[in-house]
Amino acid sequence: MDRLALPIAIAAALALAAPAAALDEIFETRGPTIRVTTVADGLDHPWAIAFLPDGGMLVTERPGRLRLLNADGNLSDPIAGVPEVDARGQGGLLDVTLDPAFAENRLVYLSYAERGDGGNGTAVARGRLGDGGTTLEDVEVIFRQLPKVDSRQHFGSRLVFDRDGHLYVTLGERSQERFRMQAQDLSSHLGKIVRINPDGSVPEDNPFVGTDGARPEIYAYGVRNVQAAAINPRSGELWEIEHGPRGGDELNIIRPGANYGWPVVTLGVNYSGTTIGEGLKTKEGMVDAIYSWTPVIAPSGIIFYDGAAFPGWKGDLFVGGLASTALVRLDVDGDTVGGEERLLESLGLRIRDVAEGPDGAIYVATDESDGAILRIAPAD
Ligand SMILES: [Ca+2]
Repeated sequence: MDRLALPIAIAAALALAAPAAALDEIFETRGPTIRVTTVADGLDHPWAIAFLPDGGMLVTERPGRLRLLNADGNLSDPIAGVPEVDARGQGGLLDVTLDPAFAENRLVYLSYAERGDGGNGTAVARGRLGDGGTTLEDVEVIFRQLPKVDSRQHFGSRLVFDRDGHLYVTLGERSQERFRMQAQDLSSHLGKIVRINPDGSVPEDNPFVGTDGARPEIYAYGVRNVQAAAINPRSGELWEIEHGPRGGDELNIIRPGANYGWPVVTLGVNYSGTTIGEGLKTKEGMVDAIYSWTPVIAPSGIIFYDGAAFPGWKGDLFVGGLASTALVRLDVDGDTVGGEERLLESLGLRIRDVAEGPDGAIYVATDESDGAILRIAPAD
């Protein structure tokens, strides 16, 4: 190491130890000029954001904390009553979403990694947010992914309500080769998207109700690790984006009973570079992705933008990217994607979740040990 490099290395180490400075930066895009500001920081791997009717938001931190960030930017102490989580590897406290009737019932839904017989798995609990916003009360587990297996990866975990009040839960296939084939097995919740009622019961019109040996919560199967899902406001259908292996992140439109192929069909290869299965890119009876990325972006949260602040972006899909350190904007035209633009890439931050605020601004959570909530608004 030469004389010049040494002080730079020390400065870099000090910069890593210090909290990140609050951002206030202007960026040009192909459309509007945007201003990116820090709303909150000092969060430990924030995983999800859910806006409250009063303009505040609930934020999860992966180690197991749920906090209230009020509309004035004040971050609360951890809310009491959150279930115990298995915060190892990719596990922990994951998504948060509000009941469609939250204004009346104050019900909040959480997904998380839960320990139990056989290892761990994704679970969903709901509870009532106390009037002061400091407690979660009457907490009950409404769904458990079965079987539990021994893995620290691929919990999936996005929670999405549709227009009819059904709750979709996206479930990973837990990554390891010895159980990844369960994504094709209807007796297992691994590698599935399930659809339940808000109390955890099974809707009678689910596609595999009455099928021998199938778990009736299953709505679609053959998915890998879905951490991004949203209802398309134009069609009412669920869209999901899932992590591919090495290559092959996929965007799929989820239809009842459909098989999305994993691990029989994939556009990627194993991390080691070896072929997965027979290396099929498509197969009869399995649904092809409508858009994909190789190399991967590592997709996390998504929204269909529907606000007034960015009229030119209405209807576009915004995808948080982890490895890509970008907020990816997709031009959506009906059921097809016309192209993409990568925003915020130069910040080098892993984008974990995306939300649209009541002000029409776009908010993102950054997956860092000193993670932040950033606000993206028109510059003028
Ligand atoms: Ca697929």
